[in-house]
Amino acid sequence: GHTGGVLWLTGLSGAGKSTLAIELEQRLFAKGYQVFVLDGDNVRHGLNANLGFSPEDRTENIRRVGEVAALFAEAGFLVLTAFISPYRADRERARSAAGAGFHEVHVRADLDVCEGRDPKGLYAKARRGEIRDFTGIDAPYEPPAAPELVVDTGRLSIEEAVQSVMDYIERRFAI
Ligand code: GGZ
Repeated sequence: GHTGGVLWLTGLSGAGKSTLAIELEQRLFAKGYQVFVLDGDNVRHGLNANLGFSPEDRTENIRRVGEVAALFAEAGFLVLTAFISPYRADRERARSAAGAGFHEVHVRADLDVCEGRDPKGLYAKARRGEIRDFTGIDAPYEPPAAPELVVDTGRLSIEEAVQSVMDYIERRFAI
């Protein structure tokens, strides 16, 4: 089978990371890949239930996710992670934990596009001051300097975005 690896999706809330990861998981599974998604839904409710959104907690969130992703990759899985992971240094640490086979994917959309989508109404709450430390509003996002792949979900349809990542994966993780 293919060697394990980590596809690290990073980007703003509403950029489409989870949508992409879940769609990719289905397609890769159907092709026989051993694939596993780590995202807020399965990590922030369990392993990282004690963490919030302060800079320190985000760093610890990403540290743990990076270590878990590395373990799964070692076990031969292709791991898809879907976290904002706003700090460059934290993503670089995740890269180091995984070793070779780490691929940083910038799921990119302008803030106004993400804010326009606002599926959970969180941007609106952040603008009203009901949520503090919201990424892009009153907390930073440091875009990747040299990501292996950029997926521009502001310009691409979901199908096109999924296809571009699928192409990338199939070139690098032959089954
Ligand atoms: C950013 C927040 C916040 C704050 C709650 N800032 O779009 P969502 O809702 O479903 O995904 C976001 C998710 C971000 O969690 P991560 O673990 O990916 O963040 S990080 O990598 O920075 O640790 C958003 C929701 O949690 N959310 N409060 N203040 N996003």
